[in-house]
Amino acid sequence: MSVPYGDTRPPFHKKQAFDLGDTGAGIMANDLKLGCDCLGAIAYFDGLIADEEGRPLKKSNAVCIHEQDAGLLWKHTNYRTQRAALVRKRELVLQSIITVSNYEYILAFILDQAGELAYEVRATGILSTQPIDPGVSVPWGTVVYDDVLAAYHQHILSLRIDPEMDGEHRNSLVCEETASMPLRTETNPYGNGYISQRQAVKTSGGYDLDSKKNRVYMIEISSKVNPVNGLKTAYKIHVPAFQPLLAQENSSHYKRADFANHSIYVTRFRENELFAGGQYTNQNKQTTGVRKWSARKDSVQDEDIVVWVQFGLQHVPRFEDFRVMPAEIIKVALKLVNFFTKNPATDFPPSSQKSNQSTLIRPSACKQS
Ligand SMILES: [Cu+2]
Repeated sequence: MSVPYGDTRPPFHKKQAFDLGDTGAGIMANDLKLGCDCLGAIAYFDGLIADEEGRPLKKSNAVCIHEQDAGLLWKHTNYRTQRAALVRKRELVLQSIITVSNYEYILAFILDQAGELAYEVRATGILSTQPIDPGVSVPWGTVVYDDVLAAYHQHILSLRIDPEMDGEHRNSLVCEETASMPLRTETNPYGNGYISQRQAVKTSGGYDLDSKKNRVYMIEISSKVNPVNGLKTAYKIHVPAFQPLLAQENSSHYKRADFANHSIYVTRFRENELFAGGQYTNQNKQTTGVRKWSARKDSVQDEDIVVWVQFGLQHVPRFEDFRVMPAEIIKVALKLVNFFTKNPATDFPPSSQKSNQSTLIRPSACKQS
């Protein structure tokens, strides 16, 4: 993760936190507390990291696992009989929280009954601020309290996916787009037709989304097809569009945040290529990370590939982000495409009052006496 700031005055022109690289997510992991950081039935796991002299250091309650209700997963009412069937969405959450100086990041893997795997980031904590004289304003920051300035900044994250799906290492990154069919008397006489097309990405590099083409990237298993429809088996990457790094190409921000200029990077697997921002981010002047690795122009079709998914926030601070910031939530999800011969979301008993035990509040009980 890189957090480049837009304050142009030295020394703030170098302000660019690598919250997971410089500071270390493990060493900053919170000791999670029962009944506070997650609710319900919870299991905790300790973490083991190396301290500054290489000795093992236990981080107690660094990870929690719990389930949470997330609204309805699906519902249908038979309009002939008025009988409804529905299943509530239960999420299995593996959560860790890190405190990075002023900010907190709540990081969670979330799995649901439909086979979706999501990675969710909640950015909260306290804005990094500077004093500012009364009545003064600047074009790259917001006055968030009397004499308090919060500079604009971006939070850009990179999620590394080294896929092994159904035991397969050979995969392809494919791009699916939806396009209008040409108006033709034989095939599209009324002009309403449209099709979706998949195309494999052939060489390593950085790639972007395109909402006008509904461009979606998928990781496709080279050797597997769905036995019913004959289509290739894949995981679709749901990633929200983000604004790439705004710093100029000759700036230190741009040189250091190797990954922050494209939504998707794909590389051919190589040992020790683990961190999109390079091996060492602390005080470096130029990283060797995914931008350089992808420039090898390796063939990536039906190969052992690594997919790097970039996502993030453009943070123009609001008055309401101070003093403590209500969490901004960003999420990347991997969704199954043509994987199964039966929908996994239907393999659950319907939700009912008998099992959920909700409490009815009668309107009369809400009236003031
Ligand atoms: Cu922020």
